[in-house]
Amino acid sequence: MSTINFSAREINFKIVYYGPGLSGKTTNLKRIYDQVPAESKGEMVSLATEDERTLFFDFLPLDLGKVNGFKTRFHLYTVPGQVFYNSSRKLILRGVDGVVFVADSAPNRLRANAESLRNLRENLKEYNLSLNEIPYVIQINKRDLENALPVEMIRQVLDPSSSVDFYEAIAEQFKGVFEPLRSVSKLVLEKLAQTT
Ligand SMILES: Nc1nc2c(ncn2[C@@H]2O[C@H](COP(=O)(O)OP(=O)(O)OP(=O)(O)O)[C@@H](O)[C@H]2O)c(=O)[nH]1
Ligand SMILES: [Mg+2]
Repeated sequence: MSTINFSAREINFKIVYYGPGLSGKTTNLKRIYDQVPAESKGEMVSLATEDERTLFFDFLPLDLGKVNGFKTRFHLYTVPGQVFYNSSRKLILRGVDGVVFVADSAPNRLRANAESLRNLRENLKEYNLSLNEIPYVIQINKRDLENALPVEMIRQVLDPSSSVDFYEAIAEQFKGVFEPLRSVSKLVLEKLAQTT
């Protein structure tokens, strides 16, 4: 849920990067952090295990310019993808405005992608939300893998019926990282414009 602070003329949005373990959610935030100029970003906070798996979340605040005189601040979060951290994932979805679903192109992660998307739908239901009403886009990451599955196959397994936008990426090399963020931010702003 976006929060508007009229006295400070600020709007805050929450964007959550969701997806199976090791699909590259944290890598997206790190690359964004590396590329954004200092004046547009705050500190990135990562709560991770020793082997760099997300333990609770990563957090990166971004200022993405002004809309109608209001400063737009996007709070980017990642969830921990490992299956047993579901209560954390649920908590992080509280108040979500938009989702970037990060899918993995590896053949042995096809099922994990589908299960994670199903898990996202279930967790949203707890907040009486659904992917039909929340702005969301899909990033198909790790396109550099030699045995990367065809995009069309991943699309068929994930969300063939909806008109959701898919973006191919190699997050590690900063390819296809900004496009899904830009796209979901635009959708979130459009949604706010419709409801106010
Ligand atoms: N080949 C390849 N590897 C990638 C790419 N993006 C990320 N990785 C690697 O995949 C591994 C997992 O990346 P993370 O960003 O930590 O994955 P995550 O989705 O945050 O994982 P959890 O925190 O466990 O949910 C790391 O070793 C990354 O370097 C990519 O585009 N291509
Ligand atoms: Mg992570």
